Amino acid sequence: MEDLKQYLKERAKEVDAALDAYLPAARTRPGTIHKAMRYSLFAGGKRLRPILTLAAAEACQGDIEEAMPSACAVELMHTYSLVHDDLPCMDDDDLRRGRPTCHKVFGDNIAVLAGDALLTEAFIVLAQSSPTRRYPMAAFVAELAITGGSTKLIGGQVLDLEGEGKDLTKAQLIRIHEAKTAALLTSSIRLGAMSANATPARLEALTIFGYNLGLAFQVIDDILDVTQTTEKLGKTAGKDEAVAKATYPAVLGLEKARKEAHRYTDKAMAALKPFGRKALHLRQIAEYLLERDY
Ligand code: GRG
Repeated sequence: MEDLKQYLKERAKEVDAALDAYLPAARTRPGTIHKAMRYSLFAGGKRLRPILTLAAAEACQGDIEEAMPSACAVELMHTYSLVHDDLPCMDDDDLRRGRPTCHKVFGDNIAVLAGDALLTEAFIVLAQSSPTRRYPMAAFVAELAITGGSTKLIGGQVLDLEGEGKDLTKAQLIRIHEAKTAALLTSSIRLGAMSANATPARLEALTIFGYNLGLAFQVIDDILDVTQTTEKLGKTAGKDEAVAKATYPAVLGLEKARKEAHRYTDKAMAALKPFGRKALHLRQIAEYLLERDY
């Protein structure tokens, strides 16, 4: 696990350097918007999604440099979703990544615009990818656009808002998390594979990996939310998140939720079989995410 921690640290550093190079400097006019974008982007996120993009490219024997625009694009889209999710009209969170949220520092209007600009920047950066023999530029753009759109990220957020305060079934909960969490994790992995010109069979195997990893990640996140919120009440949660949100532990109970996380991780691991040792880092990341629970 020490090796993995080193790998995650190095990859995160490479992603940070690339993001810094892609983004307009903080002094670029108008300074406020670029400062706000950079404030949220460089706030200490784990960089899980871009690292998965790079590890998927590795698993397909691709070049890390070729995968970097996709890696940065998924982190930009992720950060936009966090900035907008934290707004008073959404989750109304005061803290994110251990710091005051974007709207707390820059105001609601600039935070809306910073989210919009981060989303737009995702496509500016993605457009700097090199198309491969199997995947033209349009395939890269469609991959990320569909994931960011009304049937995935935004649709998931709508279902989440509409489900607030209601007793959701397990199927409804899964539908929300497929769209809100698993879709972007899956696209992060698919874009890495596409940058490496993966065969359709390998792309499909990594899609199954990403989907199951994404659901496992969300179950674990929900479990941590419950266990950590019990430990230190009120941490960074939205004003009345604990009562309003449907989570896996709330719907299934803690023990069943833990079993679900293991079940999804097992399915994710099984999909990596054809990749052998090339998928070592993807495997280690899946194990590591599961261990976050303990
Ligand atoms: C389009 C406004 C809008 C929302 C889309 C993705 C999303 C829906 C909302 C973001 C908030 C949220 C709780 C998403 C679920 C996925 C999740 C657990 C995100 C946190 O990801 P981490 O742990 O965060 O990778 P860091 O800070 O490490 O990048």
